[in-house]
Amino acid sequence: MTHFHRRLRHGAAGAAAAAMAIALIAGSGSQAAQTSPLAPGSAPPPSICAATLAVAWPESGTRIERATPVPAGTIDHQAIPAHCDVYGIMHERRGVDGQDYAIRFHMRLPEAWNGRFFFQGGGGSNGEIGDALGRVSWVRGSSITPAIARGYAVVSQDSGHDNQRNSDPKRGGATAFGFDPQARADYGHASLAPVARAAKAVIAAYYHRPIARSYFLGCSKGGEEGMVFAQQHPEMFDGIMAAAPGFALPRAAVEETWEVQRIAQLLAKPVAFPAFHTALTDQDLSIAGHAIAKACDALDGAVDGVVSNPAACTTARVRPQIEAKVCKAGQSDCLTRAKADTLYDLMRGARRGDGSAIYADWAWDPGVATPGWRIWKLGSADGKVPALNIVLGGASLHSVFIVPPQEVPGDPQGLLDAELRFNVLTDGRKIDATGGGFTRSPWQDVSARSTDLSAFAARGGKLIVPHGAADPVFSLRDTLAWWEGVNARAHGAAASFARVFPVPGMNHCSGGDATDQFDGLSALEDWVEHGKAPAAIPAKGDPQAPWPERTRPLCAWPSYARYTGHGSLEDGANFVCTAPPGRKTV
Ligand SMILES: [Ca+2]
Repeated sequence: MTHFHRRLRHGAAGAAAAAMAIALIAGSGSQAAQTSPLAPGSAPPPSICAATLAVAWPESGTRIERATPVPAGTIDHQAIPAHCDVYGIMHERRGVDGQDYAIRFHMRLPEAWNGRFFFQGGGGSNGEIGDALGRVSWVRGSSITPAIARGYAVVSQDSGHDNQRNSDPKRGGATAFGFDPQARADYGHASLAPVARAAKAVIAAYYHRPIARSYFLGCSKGGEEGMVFAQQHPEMFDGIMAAAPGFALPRAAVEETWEVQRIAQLLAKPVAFPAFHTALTDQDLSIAGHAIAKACDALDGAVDGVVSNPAACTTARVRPQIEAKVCKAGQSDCLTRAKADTLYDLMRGARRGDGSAIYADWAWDPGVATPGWRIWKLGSADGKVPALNIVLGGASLHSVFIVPPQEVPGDPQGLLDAELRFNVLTDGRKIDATGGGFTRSPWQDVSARSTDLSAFAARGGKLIVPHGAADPVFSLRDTLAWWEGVNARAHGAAASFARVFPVPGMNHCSGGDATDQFDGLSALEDWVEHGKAPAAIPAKGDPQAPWPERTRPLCAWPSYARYTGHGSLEDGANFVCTAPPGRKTV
């Protein structure tokens, strides 16, 4: 759900810029070695923007399909500089499923380069080549400047399959690539390093000077990709933002299916897809959200509708407030017993017989009452947008996250039925299975949850991990548990190279009643290039939030934003990152 199709609106005549690019070629290719890579004013001009660009490809068979000079213009009211727009292709092959696959990548190379490289992560099941703008925020209408507009050379990629070419309705539609072992590996991890190396080669050919710094930013699947780089290719990037990381995607997919089954228990059988979104109404979720706020809002010192201290917002604290809203005889503004119990189970997450979590539990946050939460678990309240846990989750679970992959009907009812048939305990083990041409399990291919970041730390790499507390897809609690594991392994020193920034109220990557507009790239630059580790990242309200002008510090876990007791609740300056008792502020 993170694909954005945007059309570049040219602000100047293309022919003039092309002529300019050709004129610039005259003096290229000389004093690169003596030039500071971060001083664009003194650098040689870039080479001509053309498919014939003389790239020293790291792998044979890689080529530029087309390269076009693009004049300065605007995209979504954002000024975009003159740049060379490049489409490349590599690893063209015929899959064992008979489909033709390739890794396609897209680059934008600004004529005025800041010496830095930006790899833009993917989203969902990928298969889209991406806009290569270098998105820094996933908030719709965000004012956060994309990397291309800061002078970064940007690459995006499709991760080895194409949603138009490789889609098969019998095999989950766009997730059909999961039936091909190499395509699945490329999706999970294997396309990343080859694209990064190819992109660096294009940059070398175009600018004739070395890359000063390399950054990766992504959210969701893109967050998983950032974790792959940090854990498996630690030498490649200086700074990585892995937001809401899907680094345990196969487990999360099983969790999604279990949640569909649990919610379906509220409905009449056989469960009809058109009724699914009615299992929990907006009123139900609003009652729950208010109960959670009543239990936990004040634990950060400010009754501001935001639970900024998620660690203190325990089930033991929330349960009495939910119980107080369970229906008594003749009551209507209440939760039925069955709905309250469903909510407890959803927040506790899928469990094995011994009580251990299959995936993770979930942070209690009033954001359960926001549209970005229910759209995944239930679908939109009006039924127009189907539950993403069914239409995305059901398709990807059967095509990508189990071995052997399984053909299921692609319509919503067919996907719902397939999820209801899935035995979470026994079929769930197929995320760790190999065989039938798959030498690696789905877990090995599409996860990156190692707590060993020692190589990345040793090379000076810096990792920031923002994650919404009301994310309904990947659990903040799982990300926090991972960081605690990293910290234990690093003997309490993880904050010197990796920091998690919970975003209270935020849904998946953006949205919700949250301060979800923040500049993670500038925070990373400060850390990587100036040694300024971020204790807090300044954030501003979502444009759709009740308080779009509100500001807050996003605090590095385990600290949280605590109200000083003085001044406006709308002003982040009146909040201080505070460690809970027994923990130290990083
Ligand atoms: Ca609060």
